[in-house]
Amino acid sequence: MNTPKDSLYASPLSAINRFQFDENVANVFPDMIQRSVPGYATIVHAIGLLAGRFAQPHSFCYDLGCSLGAATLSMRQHITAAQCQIVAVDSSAAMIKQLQILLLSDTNPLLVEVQCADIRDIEINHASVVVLNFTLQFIPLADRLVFLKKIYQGLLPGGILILSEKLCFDDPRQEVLQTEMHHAFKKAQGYSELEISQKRTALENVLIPETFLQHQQRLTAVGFSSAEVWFQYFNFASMIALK
Ligand code: GEK
Repeated sequence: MNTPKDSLYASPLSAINRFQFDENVANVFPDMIQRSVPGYATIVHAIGLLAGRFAQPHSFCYDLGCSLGAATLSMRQHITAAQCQIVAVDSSAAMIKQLQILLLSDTNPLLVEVQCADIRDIEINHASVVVLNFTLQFIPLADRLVFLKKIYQGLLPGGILILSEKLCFDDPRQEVLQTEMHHAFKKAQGYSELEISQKRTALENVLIPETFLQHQQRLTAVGFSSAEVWFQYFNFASMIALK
């Protein structure tokens, strides 16, 4: 994608503020996420394919924490079910503003409702597909169970949750290895040691990863009949949970 290059953490900062999804981040977001999340483009493409399979007629497909709507646009290309609508939600006004502009130039007729809201506060009803593409990791740990329960209850029978997350690992050697390989990925994408370390500091206590087992156990505890990883590239994974 031809968007401005992310250089937000390229120069030494005297104080590193908590990471926020503000206008500066929204402006460089496609470049930032593509160069920071291994497998991002593959996951976004597959979300479209999965939505094509699971979207039910007269239902809603939710993209929660949609940012600039990459998953929304991918779903929009593949959904063929009649009278289906996408609901794209993000709490960042800067992201939502730019998403609305992007949608103006996307001619696909499938309806997209855009909401600037906290995904913990919205209603989820009559959903056939729910996407949390690297969003749950920003929700406080204490709120995750209740939030996923709401998603489960809002899904129709046969519905799917696609959950992509940064993972951590119980085994310290795996944790070190996968973290180092993620940093090697970022270096290969052109980020410097300084950028990697300043961004890591900014994300501390903002992005809180969990292990696959923690995700799987919570997903089945809220009612999903199964939850499995369909894609993983180092410490970034995408899971499918089936109602
Ligand atoms: C993509 N899914 O490109 N309510 C609403 N939005 C939230 C909340 C919340 N409580 N917390 C965080 N967000 C996208 C990428 S980015 C992932 C998702 C990343 C939003 C936040 O504003 C941001 O836009 C998004 O979740 C996370 O497929 O940057 O690592």
